Amino acid sequence: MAKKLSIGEYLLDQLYRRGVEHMFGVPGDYVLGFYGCIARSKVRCIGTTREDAAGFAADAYARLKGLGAAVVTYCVGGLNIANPIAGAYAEKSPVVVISGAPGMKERRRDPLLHHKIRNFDTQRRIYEQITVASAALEDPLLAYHEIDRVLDAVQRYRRPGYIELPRDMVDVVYPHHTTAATLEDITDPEALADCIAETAEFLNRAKHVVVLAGVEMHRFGLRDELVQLIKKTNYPVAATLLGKSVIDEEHPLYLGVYEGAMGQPSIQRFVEQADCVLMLGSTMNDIDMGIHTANLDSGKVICANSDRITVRRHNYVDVPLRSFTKALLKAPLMRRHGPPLPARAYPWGVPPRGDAPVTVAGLFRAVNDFLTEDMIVICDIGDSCFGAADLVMRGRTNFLSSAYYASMGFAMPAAVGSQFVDCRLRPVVLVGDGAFQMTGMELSTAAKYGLTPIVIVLNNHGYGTERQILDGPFNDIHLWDFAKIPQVLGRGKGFSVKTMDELRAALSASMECHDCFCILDVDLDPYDISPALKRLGESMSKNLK
Ligand SMILES: Cc1ncc(C[n+]2csc(CCOP(=O)(O)OP(=O)(O)O)c2C)c(N)n1
Ligand SMILES: [Mg+2]
Repeated sequence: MAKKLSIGEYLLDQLYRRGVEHMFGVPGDYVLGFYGCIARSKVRCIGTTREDAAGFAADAYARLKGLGAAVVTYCVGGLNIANPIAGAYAEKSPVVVISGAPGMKERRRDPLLHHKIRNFDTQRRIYEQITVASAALEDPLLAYHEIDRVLDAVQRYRRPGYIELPRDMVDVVYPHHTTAATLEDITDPEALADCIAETAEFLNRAKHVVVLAGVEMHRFGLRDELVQLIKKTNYPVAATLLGKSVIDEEHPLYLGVYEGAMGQPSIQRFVEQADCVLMLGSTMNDIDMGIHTANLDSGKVICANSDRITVRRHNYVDVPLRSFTKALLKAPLMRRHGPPLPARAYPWGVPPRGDAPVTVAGLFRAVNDFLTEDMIVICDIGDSCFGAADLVMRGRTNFLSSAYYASMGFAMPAAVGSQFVDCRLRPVVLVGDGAFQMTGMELSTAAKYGLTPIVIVLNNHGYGTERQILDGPFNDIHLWDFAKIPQVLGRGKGFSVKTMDELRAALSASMECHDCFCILDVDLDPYDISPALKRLGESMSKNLK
């Protein structure tokens, strides 16, 4: 007879079956028993420097692999990871947080146990607000089903989940039957048929159709379907910033990133002049819509995302994005003969001379020339993210950012998480000096596990993006000598970069270095900004006049 699994073993077995081979976290006494259980399982636990870094790493892992997990101790760890999990909720990333907790026997008579905040359910109640499903495994009779329920919901909705494991429940074995995962989309066939008919009619009547592909095409694994749709219809396609890299950016029908006035003017014009915009998997958040500078009339938009499908002003529920996209591929759509696509424009201008100081535009141009198909570009918040919108992702090169929730500190830990998905993927991290000071020491984890990210610190001596809005001494930060970090960590290569020649030399040396991380401290003028941020500023000031 097959051995019955304990609650802890069952949780790990389910995670592994669903694709989780690595988890990220920091141990503590309430979760140590479960760490022991992980050590005996097929899942590998990667120790990070802080729990929020574990959260960002698990988030990146989940974005690339379809499910990620972080494992932390009660409250001190559990609340440290709340911010990345809130971000994963906002940006739809399927991450599971497993938190240790005091044992059920210890809780009798409500003692004051270390790490407790208010009641024993305080942390779980907080997580109810920032996850799609949560459970405290306090009753062995329900625990196995609760694990299934939370993991099913996380995978179905691509949002985070929370599982709290009291320390005396880890090894409890209880007779259980498990249910098969019910991950199939529930589709109303009649609503789908009506929705597709209305969509097809609208598309076929339009003279100028543009597809605007967003982040959910990544999350719901619909990138291939997008390419097939483009092939079938000849529709041009733009991506939102959060959806960037949804399609090979050298595809002849790819326009670039549409983000209102923050994007390139030719792309903005082409998308906004269309008489039908097919938004697939994109949400109308303010960043993707260029901080309210986008001008898309809802009367000419078909908006298909995981919440609903809206064709102009008609809403269809119970038509999931995946069913809609697949049905659209079979619909009788005419091939497009719309206006010619705008010429590709690279916004970085003429590069500065080799011995001249690096400019932000010069930096992005050099990075663009350096990217290869086996790299993944990961951006932090600030000008790193705005400027990166113009980079061209070749082949299936991925682009990750926290562009909507916009938490600083995402990129460096996310690079760690992504390299555990595929060690051949080389993360290229674009991060501001301010954001690096938050979680950059996650390079320690890269050193510990022999990871090889190339980290480019855009060192503009402070919070440059904030300086554009309101300048003041609060935007100054203490200067670090980032290139010396390898000396502290005993691993890695550091480069201090001031001129364009030094930048190119450091990028090629990093490319040649295959056995450790590289960090480039790129010195920039505090008031120099990317072309994207310039465009946004100009457009916003025009609107104020
Ligand atoms: C966790 C967090 N704290 C604060 C902010 C507000 N914020 C947005 S951009 C920014 C400055 C970022 O500085 P840096 O990383 O150096 O990038 P730069 O703006 O200079 O390009 C700040 C403080 C934020 N988005 N996230
Ligand atoms: Mg900065």
